[in-house]
Amino acid sequence: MKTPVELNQKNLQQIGNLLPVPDYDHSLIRSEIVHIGVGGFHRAHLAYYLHLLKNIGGALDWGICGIGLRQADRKLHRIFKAQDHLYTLIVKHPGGKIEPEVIKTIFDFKLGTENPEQVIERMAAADTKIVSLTITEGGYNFNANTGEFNFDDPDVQHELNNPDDPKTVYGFLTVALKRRRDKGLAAFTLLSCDNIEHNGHMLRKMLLSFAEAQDADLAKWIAREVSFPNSMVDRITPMTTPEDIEILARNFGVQDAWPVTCEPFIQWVVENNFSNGRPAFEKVGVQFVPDVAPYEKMKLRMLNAGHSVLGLLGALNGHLTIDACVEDELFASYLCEFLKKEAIPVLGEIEGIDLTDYINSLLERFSNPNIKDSVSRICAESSAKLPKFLIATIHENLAGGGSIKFATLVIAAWCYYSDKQADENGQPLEVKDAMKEQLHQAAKQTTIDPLAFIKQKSIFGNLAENKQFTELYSKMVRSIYADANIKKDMIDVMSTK
Ligand code: CS2
Repeated sequence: MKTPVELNQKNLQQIGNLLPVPDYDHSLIRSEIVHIGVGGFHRAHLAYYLHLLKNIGGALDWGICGIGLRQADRKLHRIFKAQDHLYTLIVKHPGGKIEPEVIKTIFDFKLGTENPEQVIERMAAADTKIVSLTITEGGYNFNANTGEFNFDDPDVQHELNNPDDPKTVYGFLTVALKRRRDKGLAAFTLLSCDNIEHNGHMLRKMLLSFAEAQDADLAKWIAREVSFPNSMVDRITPMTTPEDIEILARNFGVQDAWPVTCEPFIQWVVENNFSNGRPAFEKVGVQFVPDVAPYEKMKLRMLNAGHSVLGLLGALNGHLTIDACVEDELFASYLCEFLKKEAIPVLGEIEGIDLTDYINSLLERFSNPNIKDSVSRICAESSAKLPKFLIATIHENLAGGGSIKFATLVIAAWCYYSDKQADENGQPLEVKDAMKEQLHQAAKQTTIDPLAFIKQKSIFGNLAENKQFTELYSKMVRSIYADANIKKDMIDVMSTK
């Protein structure tokens, strides 16, 4: 194998003989999107949409400055530094074709952990028009049961008393907004790109709760001046594997220390509520709508919930990837039944969308064998995901007299998964969850108290007090613990009325 060419600005022209490379010029940037949480998803989604727009000659004056607020962001910081913030996006088609392309829309990346002042100044700069976020469901710091801001977090407590020493996203946003107000600058738009229903409203509510506790006048200014468009974001972006890096080097001759892989599908539906300007994303397929709520709900309760249904049941059964799950006929039919009988009935009207087509498209996307989206990625942080993706559907079906059995088995499977941290054959599973220990302790009590797991109120609300739910759940959890045979339980669910 010839030595691959290292990805950086100096080599970009040479790389142009190997892959599509961009030729837009960072010196034209006058308007910034400051993005907090530069994970694979951001690089496959917002940063890619900006790339598409620049490729047709639009938004040449816009660029993205990434921000990392976690220790784990140091790795990307180091890699971006060496690669001049360039990275390869590798689109993987179901037929096996892979299409890598170099993206150049991120022009800088700063670490809040190392240099908070630089991050604050960047957010407070006149050129910053939008601050966007992908900080994951857990990053919003709300109690899933009460929906209120969680003031118990020690970093939040620190920030309330030391506004100039921010640690969390809320600390950074308030100090930066305060500087903008004091300098007489317009506020930036705050754009949430996370999988949370009403993500803009949620961000607004959390930020205002925090700001009120810190500086009530500032909170009033934020409430008046900052816009928080809701948005529905969608593109399946698996974790990058060492093989992805190797294939890029071997088959395409490019050495990128952290490329991003994704499916061909991409969607972004956003409310057109940007108080300080925005790129003309509509030119590259972004849908601007007056109310994003129905789209968000559909995506979260079908795609994301569907992922969790396959992921948790699949993990127990020993499946490693989402495509392996849907290839298994029982899993594919279980998913379809869950979507038709439990998810769709509580969605309400979604204008212009045929939900049967949507189910078919989900099955097609999930079955992409080239993506190899790991079940472990899907199961990670279930404590932050499930209240929004799945438990909300159970609550709504209980209230409306609808079916709950498909989703309830997933909760019972999650209990077993959290307790044993192994699949039904005893193979260890690595649980990644901010609440891992608490979940484990609660689940461990199941044999003594079958409802122990669902008594965790911050996740399940008052489900443990609902007789209809507890009867079904206890039966299911007992059955899983009795013979660890999830397929048998799935067949039971499918065959009972
Ligand atoms: C997944 C999402 O995190 C999850 O459990 O369902 O990351 C999903 O792949 C994306 O939201 C797709 O847009």
